[in-house]
This record gives sequence, C-alpha cells and structure tokens, in this order.
Amino acid sequence: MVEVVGKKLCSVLSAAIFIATLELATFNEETATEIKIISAEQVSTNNQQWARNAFDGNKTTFSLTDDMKSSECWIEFTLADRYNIAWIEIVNRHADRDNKTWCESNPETCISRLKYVEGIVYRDTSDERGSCGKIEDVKNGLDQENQTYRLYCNNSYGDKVRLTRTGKQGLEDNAINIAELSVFGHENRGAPRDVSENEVALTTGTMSGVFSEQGVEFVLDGNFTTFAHTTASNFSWIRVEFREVSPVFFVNIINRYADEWCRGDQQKCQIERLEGAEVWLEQGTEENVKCGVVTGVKASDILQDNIYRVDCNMMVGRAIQVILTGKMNLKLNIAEIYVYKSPGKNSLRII
Ligand SMILES: [Ca+2]
Ligand SMILES: [Ca+2]
Repeated sequence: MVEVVGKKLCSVLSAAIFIATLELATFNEETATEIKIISAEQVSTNNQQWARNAFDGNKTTFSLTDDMKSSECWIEFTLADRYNIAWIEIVNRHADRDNKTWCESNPETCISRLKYVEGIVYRDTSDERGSCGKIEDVKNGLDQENQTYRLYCNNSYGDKVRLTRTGKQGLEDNAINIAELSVFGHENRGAPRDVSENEVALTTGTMSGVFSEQGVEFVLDGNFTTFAHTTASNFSWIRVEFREVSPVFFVNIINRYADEWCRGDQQKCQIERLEGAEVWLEQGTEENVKCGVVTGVKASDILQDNIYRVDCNMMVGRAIQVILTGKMNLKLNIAEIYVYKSPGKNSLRII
C-alpha cells in the first residue's frame, strides 16, 4: 500500500537544499597535511633516473623520462590510501647529483620540461578524473625555491596523482624531469564511496539541519564510523539523491553505532533515535511514496546488528528521504545509507 506525503515536505526540502549544499564544503585547505606516497612509475626511464627519485625527499635527485615526441608523457604516484587532495607541490629539476652542469648548460630544456604539465587525481575504480590544473609557464632561473610550483586540486578524491604532458606544444622535447613531488590533503572522510553493481549510485544529499559539522556527506562515504547528525526538530530528515532515476529494491540504513566517542556507552550514541524512522521514495512528482518504517532498533557494537532494511518493492524514484516526525526534539544520526536496485552478493544484508 502506498502512502502519500503532503506538499509541505517538498517545499521544506527545496528550501533546505541550498543551505545543506553549502555544508558539503567541509575541507579547509589550511588543515591539509602531507600524504605519504608509496610508489611511482613513469612512461619510460631515461639514463636510470627512476620515478622513485621524485619522492625520495632529496631535491638533488630527479626523475627523467624519454622524449615522448608528440605522445603523452607522464609520471604517476600512488598514495597510501584514498584522500581528498588539496594541492600538489612540484620542485623542478635543477642541481643534478651526478651531473651538476647539465642543467646549468641547458637551463631552457631542463626547467621547461615542467611547462604545460597538468596534475590529475583519480582512483582505479572510477572514471572520474579530478584536475589540479596546468603549469602554464615556468619561471626563469635555476633557484629551486623559485622553481617550486603548487597546483590546487579542489579536494579531488583518489589514490593516484598523475603528472601528464601531451605533445611538444612548441617545446624542445616532451620529457618530464622533476626533483620532488609532495601531496597535501585530507583523510577519506565524507568522500563518496564506490558502489557495487546492484546498488543505486548516490550523488549528494541534504538534511534538515547539521549538528556539529556532521553533514550529509558522512552517510555517503562508506565509512561506518562517520555519521550525519541532524539538529533537533519535530521534523528531522536526511535525503540522498540518486545519480539517475532507478527502481529501488530495498534500502539499508546503517545506524550510528560504535564510534570512538560512545564505544562502550551506547546511551551516549542515542542508538534508539532511529526507531520509527520512515523511509520515503521521491519520485519526481509532488507526491512521495513511503517504503516503510525502521523498527526493532537495538544497541550493539556489531555492524550487522545495526543495519536496517526497508523494502521499496522496485518502485521507481530519484531520491530517498529518511524522516523522523511526530514528536518534539527529534534527531537523526545515521552512519550510511545504501540503496539497492537488485539483489546481489554485495548487499550488506538481505532478509
Ligand atoms: Ca628527489
Ligand atoms: Ca559514514
């Protein structure tokens, strides 16, 4: 049986979208920390100047590729984990350890190999590519302080940083040689997770109010210890949008459960808040349909005991809303929302 939500909800939601979208921008460049690089490779290696020389902490060693003529030249770095990348810093080659004079004799070639280099951030499991922009021009001189360049990556998410240079673009050759690359960013908190084949991809979300910077991105990050937390209201809700309109088989809601703060003291986490939460499917019309209600919420540190499934019977929609209403001072705190379009082995819980 289908129930109908009135127009009031739609207008409340649309009014809240702008406010909540701003809450997504939670990464402050000033708090970015250096990220560990674990390996590097490059399109080819010239004269035993390996890719690893570009992250050995020594500004007199450098990486060097062959001249790639008119094809793509690249060097790529793998990070210890996936991060939101704030910026990368590149120190240009200048003072060669074994051949100090070459750069001094050929400064134009030496330093100009950084010209038109673009930074890319990505992860293997996604087609998304974040650009850090391009070094449009290199400065004169061989002073390495002066030859340090910073490219901003807009918190692009990934575990690969690639420097790429395409074609000669009027330059003497198409090689890349750099002394050092450093990467700065933030841990994987609130970054979108990868989804399995039987899931509906979620793009963004909104919520009725954000408590203590626990924004809606934390129900989308695949991290069970992070959560979104609404402010108190008699109408608290969290809404997640689909990448595209899709039938919904069921929704898994992972309750906030055992973060550092409340481990061993379930009362502090207010696990029971989820009891009675309604799951609604937004269909793009003025009327939304109710899939069901979360019941039987229990306190537990175990993930599997904190997942609540609500069936949507393959109704088609574009967003899911989880709503608490009917009382004063209601707060939602949810770790993750997973939406499934079909059964699959990766479903967290299929009843
Ligand atoms: Ca080096
Ligand atoms: Ca989370």
